[in-house]
Amino acid sequence: MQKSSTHDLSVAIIGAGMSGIAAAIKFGEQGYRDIVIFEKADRLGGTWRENTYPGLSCDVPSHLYSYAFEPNPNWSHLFSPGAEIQAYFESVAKKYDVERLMRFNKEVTSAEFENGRWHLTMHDGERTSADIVIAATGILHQPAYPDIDGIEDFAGASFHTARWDHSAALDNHRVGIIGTGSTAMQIVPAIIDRVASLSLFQRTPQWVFGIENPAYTEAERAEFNASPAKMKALYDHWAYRFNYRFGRAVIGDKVIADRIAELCLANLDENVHDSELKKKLTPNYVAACKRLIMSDEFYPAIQKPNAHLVTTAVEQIEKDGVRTKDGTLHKLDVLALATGFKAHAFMRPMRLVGRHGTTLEQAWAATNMTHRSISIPDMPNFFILIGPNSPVGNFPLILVAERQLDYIKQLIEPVRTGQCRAVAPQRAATEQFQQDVREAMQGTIWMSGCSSWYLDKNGIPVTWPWDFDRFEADMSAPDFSEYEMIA
Ligand code: N01
Repeated sequence: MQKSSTHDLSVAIIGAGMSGIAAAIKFGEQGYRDIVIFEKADRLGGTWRENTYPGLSCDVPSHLYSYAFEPNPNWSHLFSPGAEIQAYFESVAKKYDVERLMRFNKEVTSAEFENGRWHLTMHDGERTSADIVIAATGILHQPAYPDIDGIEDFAGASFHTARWDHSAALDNHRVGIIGTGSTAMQIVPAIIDRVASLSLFQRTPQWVFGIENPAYTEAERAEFNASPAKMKALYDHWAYRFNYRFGRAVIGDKVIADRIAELCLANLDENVHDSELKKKLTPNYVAACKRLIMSDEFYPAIQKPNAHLVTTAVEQIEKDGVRTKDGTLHKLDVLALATGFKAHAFMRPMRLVGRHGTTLEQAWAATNMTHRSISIPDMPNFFILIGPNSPVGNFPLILVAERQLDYIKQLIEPVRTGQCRAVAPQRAATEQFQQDVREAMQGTIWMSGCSSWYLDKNGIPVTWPWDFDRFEADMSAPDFSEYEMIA
């Protein structure tokens, strides 16, 4: 039977992280009453629940890494620590009363579209159904373990950074870290003064933008509390810098990109004193091709006497440590794998079966193909937040999720008002979008030759190749001619 009122439409949100919480709040505000959030873990928070490593913070300023509808006057730092961010999401979920919608320890293992509805199955066999599914499953949540011989042989504590083992003693121990992404660069300064030695196994050096992380004073926080306008001004200040400066550099504004490279090189030059070390830390690819590191702490930390930057490739892992290709055994008590995430899994391994029996594996066999990052042909009423080709490398993710939600809400309005039962993107429109993306991607920094988690299995970045204005315009209102209205 065709649904005809808001109250009848049920919404299943998968994932209780940043975007899932926003989805529940925004759909609730729109009048939806039947909303459930399925969360595989035992509490909310997504990235900020899973990552607890020492030094964890967000490399986007906190006043910008906040929901636009819920600014936080009490952020402690320009880049606040991870635990504080986790607490922020918990407090927002409480304040907007969406925690009661969350069902924890419920991993959705399959979603099948049948008779106009989605039928979800949980890992424990529970089955339920919903009219609309929002995959708020995040991007960086499945750890990527390195394929290194002997990894199982290590006798000490060894773990991925997103599974940090807090029972492993660091103080006065020999610690090794494999990888030099944003994660490792935060851990090194956080632990260097505690450990006996730290060996950082670097395959590729990073561009490091030297930026301080000052604490907000009590007076500043009081001012933010007293003046929402002041906080809004700060939000706008950082949004401008990200969206209109950095955001332009990565899509081809050479003047800004060159300036970023210049500032990073000056940072290296001024803060690393040994010429051999400087050479090892100098990248040979274009700045911001990989995610730029924001830190004024990494260079001082890596120059401490107990820090060792190892640039010889790793041969294998042994019982006592890591052996590099020159035959040296780097003896370790603890080994942290800062080797990143399977960034292209999205909602997988969940089984997704849409119309005509189309599976996600079939739909995404060639590439993770979406229409405007949000929807997939033959997957009616199924929407992804921060999906493939979302602006993950150039704009703040919360802002991105909020804009996508505003778009999705408009997109399903014909379903809500009973004009049709479901919406799905037209295949031709999706292919056109994909072609436009591929063409626009040519001039971007991500195509300049470095490897990074932005690139898919075909070596094509799954980022947003246009500027923020284009994203805002695209997300402002759906063009319904790009969609199929399914009766
Ligand atoms: O992971 P990464 P990450 N042998 O994929 C190396 C976000 N984040 O967890 O560069 C040896 O960037 C690999 O080497 P190479 C942020 O968006 C945000 O650090 O491929 N090394 C690389 O150095 C970030 O971009 C915050 O040569 C191996 C590293 O491991 C994203 O998460 C904080 C290897 C992986 O780097 C991911 O960052 C932290 C091998 N076999 C993270 N395999 C915020 O502040 C991989 N590597 C919001």
